[in-house]
Amino acid sequence: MNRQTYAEGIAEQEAIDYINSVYEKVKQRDPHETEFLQATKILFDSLIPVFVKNRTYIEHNILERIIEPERVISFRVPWVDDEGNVQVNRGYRVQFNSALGPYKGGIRFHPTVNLSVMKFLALTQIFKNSLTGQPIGGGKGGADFDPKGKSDQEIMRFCQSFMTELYRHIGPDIDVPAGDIGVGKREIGYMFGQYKRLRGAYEAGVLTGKGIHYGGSLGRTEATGYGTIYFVEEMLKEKRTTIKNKTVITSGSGNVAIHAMEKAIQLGARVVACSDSNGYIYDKNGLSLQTIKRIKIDEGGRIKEYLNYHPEAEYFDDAKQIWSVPADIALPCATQNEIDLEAANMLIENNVKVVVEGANMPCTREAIDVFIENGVLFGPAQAANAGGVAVSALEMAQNSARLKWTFEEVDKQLKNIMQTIYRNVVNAANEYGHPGNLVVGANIAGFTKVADTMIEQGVV
Ligand code: NDP
Ligand code: 2IT
Repeated sequence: MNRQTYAEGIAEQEAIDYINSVYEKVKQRDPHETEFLQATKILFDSLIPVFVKNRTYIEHNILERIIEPERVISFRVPWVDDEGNVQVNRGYRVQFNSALGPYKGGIRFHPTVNLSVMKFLALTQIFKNSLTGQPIGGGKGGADFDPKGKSDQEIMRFCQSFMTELYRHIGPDIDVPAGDIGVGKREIGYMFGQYKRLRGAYEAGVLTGKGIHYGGSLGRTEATGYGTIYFVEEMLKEKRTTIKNKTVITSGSGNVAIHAMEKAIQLGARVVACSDSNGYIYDKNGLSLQTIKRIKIDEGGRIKEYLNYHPEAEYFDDAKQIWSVPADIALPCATQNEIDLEAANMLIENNVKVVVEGANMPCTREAIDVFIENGVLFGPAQAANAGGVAVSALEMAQNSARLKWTFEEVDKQLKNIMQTIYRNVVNAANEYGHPGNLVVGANIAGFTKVADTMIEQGVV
């Protein structure tokens, strides 16, 4: 093929028609996978400027190839509860793309897990991992298991059963899972123990987010939340300001939310509200992170219990209404689709200036559009929450080298990676004619690297 034909480009309408035709094929194949289709649509629409500029990806049919997972594994997870009843859940691992490295992505235990949720998470993980600059492909796993109210023994038995099937599909150079909703250090520990036993080998690099004495990296627990705030700081620099003295609201009170709040408070922000799935707490003078950590990490309680320690705060038993709280910066850090158009409009009415996604796809397409139209600075998940998986890759590097970096060393690298991601995303948005649109920038910067690599590796 003549190189020049690559560069000629095609008219915008032709690119839109082409992308829509691929989208329709995806939709016809899996019409019921709503979350996957939502993520696909947002991605595809961001890529229009790429397809206008360059025919190469059409000639190699990259879009149809990239949107089909390399492998989808679905399996039975039988386990025995404390009453002696046999329970059955469904487990998944979606190994979506291995162009840049072994599949990499978290494991989620939540009753809402289904194939559509797994596929949307694995799809967005490909481009997030690409943005980190680390050698990792994209994947995701999980089960429709509800850890709420389960005993420690039940959690252990479930994790062991889950790994008894999964172990044959993963490995330090094959697929490296980590945590996500409902999966933290404890669950990773139980899964690692079972993997080691079945494999008969000590392969530390098979999972990340491990405990500190068996190959876990210092700074991994904090990485997603801290990284999100480092990204916010970069966005604010552009406006010649910082997070200091800004009012912040954060949905959720899990791993990502707690560490986003921690870094925001360290940098002088006032965090006035956070939530769990039952409701949210509000204190206009600023929340006590120490109390939140005590309730959520030490005691595994509900956020409502905050009032037992701070009666001056308020509790509202409707988690979604957290978006009615006035704030300069809103950080959705709980789950997908938690900010819809109505929530976005509440934030805009209250003059929110920055919305950054700590969670994966917490904002609907309509919400994102209305933020951008109204000049709200919007930081998309693939870029803003990439710090977690970036430090997972640093954990893999430490495991391979059999050494251990200090917290300060990891945190310094994390900050550097987040600054580089921000710069690359801004540059891609500028280069492709959408200055300031970080959704377009993140998708294009993440996608082009994976697509070019797929071409280099041939039709596989
Ligand atoms: P956790 O399980 O630690 O915490 C999840 C939090 O979100 C809990 O407070 C939970 O409340 C809350 N939550 C869940 N559903 C809802 C809901 N419908 N409304 C309000 N609150 C809700 O998970 P993480 O903090 O690890 O993950 C949070 C998000 O961040 C997810 O989207 C995840 O994919 C994403 N993420 C996580 C990374 C990581 O390293 N852990 C990396 C990058 C992204 P409750 O206790 O009531 O269920
Ligand atoms: O969504 C995510 O990026 C994660 N849950 C972290 C994945 C990882 O492999 O650290």
